[in-house]
Amino acid sequence: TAEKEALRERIKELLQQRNAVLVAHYYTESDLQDLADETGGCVADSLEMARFAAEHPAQTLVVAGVRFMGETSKILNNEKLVLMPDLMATCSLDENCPIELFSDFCDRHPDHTVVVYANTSAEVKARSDWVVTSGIALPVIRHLAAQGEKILWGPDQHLGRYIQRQTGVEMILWPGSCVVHEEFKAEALEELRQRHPEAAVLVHPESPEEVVAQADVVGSTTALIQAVRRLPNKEFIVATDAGIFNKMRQLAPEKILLGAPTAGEGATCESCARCPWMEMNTLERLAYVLETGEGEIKVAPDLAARARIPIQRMLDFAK
Ligand code: CIZ
Ligand code: SF4
Repeated sequence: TAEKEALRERIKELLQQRNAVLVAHYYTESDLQDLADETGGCVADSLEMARFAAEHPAQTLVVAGVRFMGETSKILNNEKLVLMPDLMATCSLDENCPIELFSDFCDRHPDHTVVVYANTSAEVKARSDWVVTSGIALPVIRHLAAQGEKILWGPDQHLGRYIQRQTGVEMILWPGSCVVHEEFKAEALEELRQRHPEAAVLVHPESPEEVVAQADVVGSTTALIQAVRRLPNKEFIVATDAGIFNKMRQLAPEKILLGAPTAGEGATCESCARCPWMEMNTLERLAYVLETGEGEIKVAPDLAARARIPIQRMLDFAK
């Protein structure tokens, strides 16, 4: 619509005026992703978002995603201004892993190396030895186990169990989960697969074990996007946030994408698997924070310095 076009133009102007760059997660709405692409920013998973933010010369970063993503950018770029369209955009993994409880949990297992998923607060990261994203979790855990280290993992239990099955490494798990991925239903997925026997099944490892067990490809958002291009299949059933369809369609417009069911009866649905916090990122909010300078992410410098250590370990390991 004309209104939306005007808003997009306004945001482009504001980004230029502020010398700001827009970084958007694959799960944000298509309009935001497209704007990030068009304006020289990036659309990525949380690891690539952090890397891009660290390498880009812009002094203002606008992070469209959820709070831990903005925090990670701020931790790696403490001298830069980091804005987010909505500071209330959080994540169930982060919310259900408060620092006091997590720190007690770690204290009860003092001989364990603490490895946390990127979906955590700056405080939890600062309490940890390693931060990993889903794309790099398996090699990091294998590396640590090979050195004889005992591992405490948090906060996603499904990803934790997947890592255990893949690596054979036993870990102590924090009982967290993602409200989006834990909704995928294994039986309904089986039915859908029967109706689409040629479809390849792509699953993010935050999903329940019985859903992961049906996957042709299990991986990070980046890995799932690559799979749509790489595999010869015409049809795909995708078990992750439906925001990811935007990039998949751009890169492989000829493929047919079906959302994995989050309800019974084998219903497919393109929009049911949506993270409520990712959805708080809108063009309107983005324009508003660019205009007002509200939405600034703050991480105390001493906390940022401590949280940077386990993140930097991951970035160095990934090289
Ligand atoms: O579910 C999420 O929040 C993911 C997949 C984040 C990420 O690592 O990009
Ligand atoms: Fe957190 Fe799940 Fe939303 Fe990702 S999709 S931000 S893991 S609640």
